[in-house]
Amino acid sequence: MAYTEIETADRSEIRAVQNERLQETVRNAYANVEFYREQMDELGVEPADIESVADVTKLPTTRKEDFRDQYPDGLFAVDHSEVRRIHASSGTTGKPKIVAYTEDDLAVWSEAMARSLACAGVEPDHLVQNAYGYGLFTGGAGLQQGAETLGAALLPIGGGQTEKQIEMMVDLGSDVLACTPSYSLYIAEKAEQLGHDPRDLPVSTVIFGAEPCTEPMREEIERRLDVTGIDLYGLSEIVGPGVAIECHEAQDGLHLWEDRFYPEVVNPDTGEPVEEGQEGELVITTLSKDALPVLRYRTGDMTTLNYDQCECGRTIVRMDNVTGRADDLLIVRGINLYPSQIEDVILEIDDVAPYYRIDLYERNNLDVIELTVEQDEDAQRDRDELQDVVFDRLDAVLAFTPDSLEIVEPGAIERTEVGKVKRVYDHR
Ligand code: DLL
Repeated sequence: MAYTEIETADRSEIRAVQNERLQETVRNAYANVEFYREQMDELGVEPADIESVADVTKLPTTRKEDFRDQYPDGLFAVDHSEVRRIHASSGTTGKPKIVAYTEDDLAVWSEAMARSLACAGVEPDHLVQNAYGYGLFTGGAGLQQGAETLGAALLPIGGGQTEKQIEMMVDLGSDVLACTPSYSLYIAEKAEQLGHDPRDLPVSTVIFGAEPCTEPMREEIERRLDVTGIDLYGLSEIVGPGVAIECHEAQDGLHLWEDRFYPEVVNPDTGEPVEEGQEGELVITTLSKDALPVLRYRTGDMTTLNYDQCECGRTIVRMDNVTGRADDLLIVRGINLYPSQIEDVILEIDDVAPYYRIDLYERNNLDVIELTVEQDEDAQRDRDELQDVVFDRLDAVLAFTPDSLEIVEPGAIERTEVGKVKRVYDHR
C-alpha cells in the first residue's frame, strides 16, 4: 500500500505537480540566491521562461564544487532565522558541503522518508534499529524522522558498537535494520563470532544505502541474515536519504519521489540528456526545498530511469540501483570499468568473501591496478587455486587482468563499522 496518493497517480497528475513546483523553485532560486541569478542571467533565462519540466534543460546545472565555492551559506535562499537544521557532507578534500532546511523542508524530508520506509514494508508496529551515523551525516536523522513520522518505533543506536547492536537487536526484537550494506555484513559476521546464527536474528528487513551495493552483495546480505534487502538512495545536497527506495513487493528498481525531486539522466561527458531508458548520470532538481533550492544537481551517480508502472502498482518513476559513480570509472590499459563490475564478478565465485580492495598506483608513467580479495571462511579451495579462478573469471567476463592479485586469509581486510566503506585506494 502506498503511503501517499501521488505514488500511484496518473503520469499527467504527477507532471502537473512537478510543473507547478518547478516554477516555484526557480522563482525562489532566482529571487534569493545570487549564484543562481547570475548563472541564469548569463544563460539569458528568466523564471517566466520555465513553464514546465520540459523547460528544465534551459536551467544551469549545479556541481559539487559549487557547494564548496559557496561555503558556508552562499546557496541559502532564506534568512538564517528561518533555518531549523544544518547538515554537512564531507568529501575527502576541501570544505564540507553545507545544506540547510526550514521547518517545511524538514517536514517534506520526513514525509519522503516515511514514504520510503512504508515502501520498504515497514509497519507502524515495527521496531527500526537505526545504525546509520548521527551528526552532520544525514543518515541517522533522516531515518529517525521517517520512522517517527510513519509511527514506527526507533532505536537510535547509530553506527558502531557492534556487539551492543547485536545484543539489543536480540533483546528488543528489532524488525528492521537500517545501515550501510557493508555494515550489515559485518553485523552478520560479528554475530556468528558471538555464537549466534545470523539467520536467527529477529530482523526481517535490512534497509541499506549510502554506498553502492551490487546484486551479488545484496544476495549475500539476504542469505547471511535471512532478510529482504531494500536499497535506499539519497544524497545530502538534495535532502539526505529518502530520494528513492525499492519496494518490498518487487525489489525491481528504486521508486524516486519525483513529485519532490525531479530527475534527469544525462551523458556524463557532454551533459546532454540521454534517450529514455539509457544509462547516464543522474541529475536532480529539488521541487520542494525552500532553504536550499538546487537546480539540476549533477549527482555523479550512474543510473537509468524507468517510467513503466511497477508490479507494486506505483506509477512513480524508478531508477536503477546505483553501482557506480561517473568519477569512479577506472581506465586500465584502454579498458574502462567500474569497481562494481569487478565486485559483480568476484562475489559470484564460491570461496570468495564479500571483502576486497583495489589499489591504484602510477609506475613508470603507467597505471597499475592491484586487487586484493579475501578468502571465505568455509572455502573449499586453497588460496593458490582461488587466485587462478579469480584471475580467469575476471579475464573471461571483463577482459581485465589486474597487475597483481592477492588472495588474503579470512578477516584480513579491514572492516568498516562507522561511516562508508572504502574499497578503492588511489595512490596516484
Ligand atoms: O549517503 C545519504 C544516505 C544515507 C542515503 C543513508 C541512504 C541511506 P551523502 O553522504 O551525501 O548522503 O552521500 C551521497 O552516496 O551521491 C551516492 O554516490 C552514494 N549513495 C547513497 N545511497 C546510495 C545507494 C547519503 N543506495 C552519495 N546506492 C550519493 C549507491 C549510494 N550509492
